[in-house]
Amino acid sequence: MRTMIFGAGTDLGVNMDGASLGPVQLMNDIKSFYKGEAMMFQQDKDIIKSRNLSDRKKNEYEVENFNSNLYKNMVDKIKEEYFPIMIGGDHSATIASALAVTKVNIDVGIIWIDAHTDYNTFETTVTGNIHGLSLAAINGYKNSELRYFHDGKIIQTSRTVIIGARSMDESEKDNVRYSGVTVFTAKDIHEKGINAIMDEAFKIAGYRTKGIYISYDLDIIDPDTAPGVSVPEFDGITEDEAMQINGYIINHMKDVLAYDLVEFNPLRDVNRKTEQIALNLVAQVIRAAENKKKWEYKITY
Ligand SMILES: [Mn+2]
Repeated sequence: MRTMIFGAGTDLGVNMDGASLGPVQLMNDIKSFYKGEAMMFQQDKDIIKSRNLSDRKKNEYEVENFNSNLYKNMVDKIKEEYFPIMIGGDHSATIASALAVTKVNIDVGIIWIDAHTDYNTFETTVTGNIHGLSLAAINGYKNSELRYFHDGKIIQTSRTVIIGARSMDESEKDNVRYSGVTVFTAKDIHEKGINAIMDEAFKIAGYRTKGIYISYDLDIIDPDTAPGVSVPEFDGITEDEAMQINGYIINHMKDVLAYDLVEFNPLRDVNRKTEQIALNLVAQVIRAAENKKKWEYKITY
C-alpha cells in the first residue's frame, strides 16, 4: 500500500516541553530512506501552555483544536487508501488518529503498548495532563469533549488491549476495571513471553473487526534504554523485547490498519538512544506497510 506519515508535533497533553519536537527530528532521519508521502502538523508556537499544577484540564481547547485538524486530514487520506503512520507528539494525538481510522473502517480494535493505561477522566486525573486520558476518550469512556470532532463509532472496550502497563493512579485503576479492557502488564510479558501475549492481544483486538490500530508509546521500554520520553517508568521492557513486539506486528501486518509511535521527547534523550530505537521501529513498519496489499483487509478470528 502507499503510506502516509502524519507528524503530530504536540506536547500540549503533557506537562513538559519536548514531545512536540519528536516528529520533525524523526522525519529528518526517515527522509534518507522513505519514498512515501508525509504531512506534518505542528502546534501553534504562540500558545501559552498551562503549567498550573491545579489545572485539571490543561490546554484542553488547544488539544482539541490540534486533534480536530489532524483528524480531518487523516480521515481524508485514509479514504484515499493510504496506510497511516502517525508519529507523535504526546499520546493525546492518538485520540485523533485512532478515531480517524475508526471513522473510515468502522469496526476497529486497538492494542495500546504503553507503561501507562491512559485511562483517566477529567474527574480522576491527578496531573490534568490530557495524554493520560486518551485511551478512555477513544473507548467512549467519558471524556466526550476530547472527541467532539468525531461523529462515528468509538473503539469498543471488548476490542481494546493494553500491553506493558506498570503505572496506574488508584482511581484510574477503577476506570480500567469498570471499562472491561484487557490489560497485560510488563510482568505478564516477562512471565508468558511476547508471542503468547501478542497472540492473545491480536485475537481480542481483532475479533470481528476490519483490523487493528496499533499505538506504540516509547515509554513501555525501560528508561535506562530509552530515556527520551516525558514520563519514564522503571521496570520496563528491554530494547530486544521492544523489537520483538514490533516484529510480531509486522509479521501480522494483514491485520493492522494503522500504526503510531508516540512520546519521543528529544530534549530528554541521551546520546540519541531513544531516537535510534524509534527509528528502527518505524522503519520496520514503513517497509511492512509498503508491502501490504490492500485486499488483505479481512474479518477473521
Ligand atoms: Mn501513553
